Amino acid sequence: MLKKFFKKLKKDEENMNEVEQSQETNSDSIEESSNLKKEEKCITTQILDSSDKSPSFFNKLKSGLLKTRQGITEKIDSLLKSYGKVDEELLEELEEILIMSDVGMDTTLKIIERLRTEISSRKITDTSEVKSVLKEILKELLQTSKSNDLDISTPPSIILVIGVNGVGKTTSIGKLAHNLRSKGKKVLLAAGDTFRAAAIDQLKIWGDRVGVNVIHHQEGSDPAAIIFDAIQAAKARKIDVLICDTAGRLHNKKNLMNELSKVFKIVDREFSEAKKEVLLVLDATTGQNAIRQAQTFKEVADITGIILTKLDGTAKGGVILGITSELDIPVKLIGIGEGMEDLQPFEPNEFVEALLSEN
Ligand SMILES: Nc1nc2c(ncn2[C@@H]2O[C@H](COP(=O)(O)OP(=O)(O)O)[C@@H](O)[C@H]2O)c(=O)[nH]1
Ligand SMILES: [Mg+2]
Repeated sequence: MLKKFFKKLKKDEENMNEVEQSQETNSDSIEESSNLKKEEKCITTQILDSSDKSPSFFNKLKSGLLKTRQGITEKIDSLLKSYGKVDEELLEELEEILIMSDVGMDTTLKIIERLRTEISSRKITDTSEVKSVLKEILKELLQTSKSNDLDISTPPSIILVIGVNGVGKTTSIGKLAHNLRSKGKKVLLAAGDTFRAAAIDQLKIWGDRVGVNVIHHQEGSDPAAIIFDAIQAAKARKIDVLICDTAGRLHNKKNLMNELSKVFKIVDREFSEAKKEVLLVLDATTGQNAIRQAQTFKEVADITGIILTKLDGTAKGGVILGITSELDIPVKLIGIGEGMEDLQPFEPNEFVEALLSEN
């Protein structure tokens, strides 16, 4: 079991190096300029009404989790079927399945320990009962001390979206803007990733697509100046939710720290009346590396929640358990596709039911 685990750890290291290499290596120059020409577009699209808790919502979640379900649930099901009794060997095999599904070593051991305790205190001997106990344990594990809901109940609110390049920040912002707008909220976006012109354009395209204005400056301009302008616009237009994109170049922690702390300072000074969410975006396909990214960002920001993206594209969805249990940061939203409807609020019980349900 350990041999497999270390082999996996090595593979994760290699993936991490690839992620780091794919990030820009140029150092960013932050210049003070809040007077650059602004170009905004206002396009009205039809307001869609999405009911969050419909059966189709649950089915969508289930199909979004297909690969992870194949990696965890199908293996657990066939394991339980193949064992006649509940014993230490069964627990060991279960442990291996969880580790291989990117749940993480510490979290897996925690789960197995709990399971062992419950099995003995409830005197469980039938393998068919193990799964429901496991569900209970996972549901509990996915609850942190904080709420999984976005705190945007009383306007105005500001949501700062942070995370390394490529994890899905801009896409998630587009989806979230669509979701909030369809619920009747007045939304404004700020193009705080000024590192490449393409990043600004990408947010503008999302803004057009979902019918939300985007405040932006030119490539290379100061992100804090854009956030400043966006806050003034949000106040003047009585916006409910301002969502800010940011750049994420983890390879240079000092720059990242400087850039983010400047943005946070502006927000605290200019928009102290707003409810503030700092959402870290993590890519589920990176498995355990996502946890390492979160640890780094935790040092530079007061993260209030996580958006876990690309759960549809991976069998590594088990990482959500490690994230919640090791970091004590609630997952608030999950990405299960590239479309504008493919962002869902995260609800632990529903998630576990979708993950562990049969077929
Ligand atoms: N399959 C899938 N792809 C996603 C999801 N979220 C983002 N992506 C894709 O990931 C890529 C990078 O996303 P982007 O928003 O540009 O990342 P950013 O650099 O953090 O802003 C894009 O091709 C997105 O379409 C998701 O939930 N599922
Ligand atoms: Mg982006």
